[in-house]
Amino acid sequence: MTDNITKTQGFVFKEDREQFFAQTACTIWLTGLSASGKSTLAYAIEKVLFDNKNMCYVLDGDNIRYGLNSNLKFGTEDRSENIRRVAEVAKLMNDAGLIVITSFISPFNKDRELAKEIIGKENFFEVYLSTSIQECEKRDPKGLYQKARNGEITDFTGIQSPYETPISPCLQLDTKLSSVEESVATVLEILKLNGKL
Ligand code: ADX
Repeated sequence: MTDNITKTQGFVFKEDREQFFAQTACTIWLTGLSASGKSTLAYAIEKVLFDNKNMCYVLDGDNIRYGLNSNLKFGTEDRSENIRRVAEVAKLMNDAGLIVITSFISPFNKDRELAKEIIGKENFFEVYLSTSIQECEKRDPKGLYQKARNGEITDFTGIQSPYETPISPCLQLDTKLSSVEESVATVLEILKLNGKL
């Protein structure tokens, strides 16, 4: 598929852009059930980083599925393609010098592994939001668990479609047990410990 294609490089390198922004680019990969708190945490991290003059951007499941991935549904293959594309976008944004926070259920281990490979393991921080399905279903902010239980939507993660627990995330957080502020602080601490902040 990459036959007859040659990679090019301009005069400005990733390191130059990182120096310009005075930061080290990386991707914080949030994974967990729908309503586990991914988007809330992602935007809270973004706000703290931005206020700290870090250039960052959130790639959020629902938003990306409105545009770039609007042709994808929720079958296994489409979810894999969703994650592959997002990983490629995150990689490009890291190359542009930005800190990226992704917020996707990303339910399958093999897809998250591929994302890690695409982005580069030294730049990839997998954060598992382990909020229980009981809690997520109780929250049900979009009414989707209810719809899934009623059979109005199919392939819903946690009900008719599996969520594979991450094998070795760099962080696990249950948003029922810790506040948004605490979770943000814990994530940023991990970045600091790894020399990214
Ligand atoms: S992923 O599995 O491919 O990573 P993604 O994070 O992009 O999923 O999208 C999940 C969001 O799509 C959910 O938060 C929910 O709002 C919506 N959604 C609609 N149908 C489904 C479904 N069948 N399973 C999971 N989420 C769904």
